[in-house]
Amino acid sequence: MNPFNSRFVALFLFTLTALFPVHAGTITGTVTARAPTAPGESGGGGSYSSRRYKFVEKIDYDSLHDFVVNIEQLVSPPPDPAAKKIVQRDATFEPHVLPVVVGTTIRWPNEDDIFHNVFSMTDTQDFNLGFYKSEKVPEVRFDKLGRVDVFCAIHTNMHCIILVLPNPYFALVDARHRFVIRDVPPGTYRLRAWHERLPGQVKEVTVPAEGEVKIDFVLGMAELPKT
Ligand SMILES: [Cu+2]
Repeated sequence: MNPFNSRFVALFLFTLTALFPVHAGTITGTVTARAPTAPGESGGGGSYSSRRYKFVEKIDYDSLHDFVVNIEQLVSPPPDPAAKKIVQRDATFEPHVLPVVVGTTIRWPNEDDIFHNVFSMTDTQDFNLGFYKSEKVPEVRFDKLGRVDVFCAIHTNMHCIILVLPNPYFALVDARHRFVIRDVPPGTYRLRAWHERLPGQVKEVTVPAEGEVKIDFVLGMAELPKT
């Protein structure tokens, strides 16, 4: 008789639950961005739409992506976080934004047939990996909290951002603007929504011992000042 029948599994799960009760909740919600509107109008007006500034490129709010949500307080980083990678492919860094927990090592493979360079002049993490193709895969460990901007010295559009965060309770927002942060110890936290081109936003959130709490963010400035 197969010992892994349903009664056995049920008994096993019951025992497990009794020994290790679940004390973790889920934070879920959405992050969207809203373009500022001119006072009393929706499409902008006055000097905002004057000829002089007509062709100044504006942020396309509908196409913004790479939002990140994270708990700000230190809640205990894991002792040995798994390594991550940012790939150089078609002369871009992929992904463009990578949130990691402090202490994470990032590998930097070059999958193109041309030389790239990986460097950062960010105060907390100053490094330069030189020029290379596929002959090596350099690594950099990120031990200090904060945002690290990384560039290639050859190609204009090669830029990526690493957010070095104090705990593993963070999430990238998906294409449908939703996020989920699981297994969060119950408590009250400051939850931050981040985007590289918009002012961030912090909301207080209380995570239950079981179940989920829902919280939504709208980033961006509400209304332009009067002209
Ligand atoms: Cu490059």
